[in-house]
Amino acid sequence: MRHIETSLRQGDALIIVDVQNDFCPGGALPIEEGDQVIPLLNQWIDDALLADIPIYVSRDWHPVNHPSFEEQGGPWPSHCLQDTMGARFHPELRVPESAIKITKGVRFDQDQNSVFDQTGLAVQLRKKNIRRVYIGGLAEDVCVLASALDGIQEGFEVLVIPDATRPVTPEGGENARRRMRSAGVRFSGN
Ligand code: VGL
Ligand code: ZN
Repeated sequence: MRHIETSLRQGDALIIVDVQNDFCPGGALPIEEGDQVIPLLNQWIDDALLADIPIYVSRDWHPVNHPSFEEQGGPWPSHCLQDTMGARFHPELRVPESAIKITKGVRFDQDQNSVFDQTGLAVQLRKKNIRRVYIGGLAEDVCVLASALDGIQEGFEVLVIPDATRPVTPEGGENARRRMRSAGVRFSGN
């Protein structure tokens, strides 16, 4: 693959959402081509490391009987159970040692689709003078969508990397892109 030119600069952060085994082909809640986001995300990781840009990597990390599961009346099959193989980052994603992990979806009473939802991330980013965030990962119409919209709400400039995300459904993806665009999310050239 041609090496992409990213436009990372000081004041940016890279946020990689939920690139976990359960969201990739063969997993418990597989997203079509979910694993195909990985080579491009690895390039963004390399560029972020070179440019000394902080990298945040989130994981969905559910307890048993999580309210988002079908058996509890939620929308999803059981997935990303804490400490299981399915909850691990996909082995091909090169998560650097310096990456900061965000663990979400741990509450017993509600889901947390957004990386900003009760994680303290916005406070942390402001403390580090981050003004702009680049977001990639899974799924475009669920956790990437919720994170991008919250990022705008929190006052950040938000860019989603289109080739580094995939939706649960194509219609969901279209709808998500429409909602993000109208909220002021931009789409990065890469
Ligand atoms: C997600 C469905 C359920 C996601 C998380 O990371 O997009 N999707 N839980
Ligand atoms: Zn989940």
